[in-house]
Amino acid sequence: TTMCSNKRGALIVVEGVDRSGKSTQCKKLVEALEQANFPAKLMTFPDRTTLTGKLIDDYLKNKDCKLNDQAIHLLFSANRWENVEKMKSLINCGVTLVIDRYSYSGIAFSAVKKVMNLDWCKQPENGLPKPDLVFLLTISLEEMLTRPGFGNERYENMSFQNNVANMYNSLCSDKDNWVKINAAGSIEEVHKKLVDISLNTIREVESLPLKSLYF
Ligand code: ADP
Ligand code: FDM
Ligand code: MG
Repeated sequence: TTMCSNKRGALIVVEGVDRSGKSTQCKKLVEALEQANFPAKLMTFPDRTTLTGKLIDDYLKNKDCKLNDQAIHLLFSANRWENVEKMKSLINCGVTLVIDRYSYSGIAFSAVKKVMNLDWCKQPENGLPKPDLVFLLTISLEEMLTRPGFGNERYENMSFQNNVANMYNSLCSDKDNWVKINAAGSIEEVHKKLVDISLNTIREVESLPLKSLYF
């Protein structure tokens, strides 16, 4: 058996539109937590390394793969489900997971297509580990345009991102574990806020059980 800490780690998610700074902040947050002697690990969804991840990667790169909106939605969800055991064992061993996108991306990006309704989009996420803290990095579309531009992946266009931003806002309303952060500040300003709030949450949840997500 592996030696485990008696305190669990926290599940911290970072969400936000393209170029809001999620990947930059997740990396810096993990480094800062480690420096403060709190074991931490970065995870990213989609996890493009697994079998489902390879299909998702092809889909996002617009390669010839004929997945309809329902099928890709369920693959994104399966891509989280196949990581559940790994996530739980790390958290229960005292490691804080900092996750670049999670179920809320899954719901928001699919629901804005208006093909499946919001409730349908939420269902496959039910039962996944529930984040203790969700940061929503908010940025105006004008500010976002000042940062290095869209790539060639699916969903990387203005009108889609605008709809996603609105969907994030409605998912965020009256949820006590969500914190909106103005992501237009400098990288260091945003980082300091994320570190302070994360350290509080890590201490708050260390002896509480990890919950499951239910919509
Ligand atoms: P995301 O993962 O949300 O798409 P990234 O972290 O990849 O965003 O950042 C997108 C681009 O914006 C990168 O070039 C990054 O260096 C830059 N960037 C990130 N945060 C800031 C910030 N607070 N101010 C200015 N530029 C930023
Ligand atoms: N995305 C991401 C989804 O559509 N559903 C999901 O469940 C997740 C996790 O994939 F356009 C979309 C969001 C984004 C793309 O891009 C992943 P990044 O730049 O690797 O985060
Ligand atoms: Mg990113």
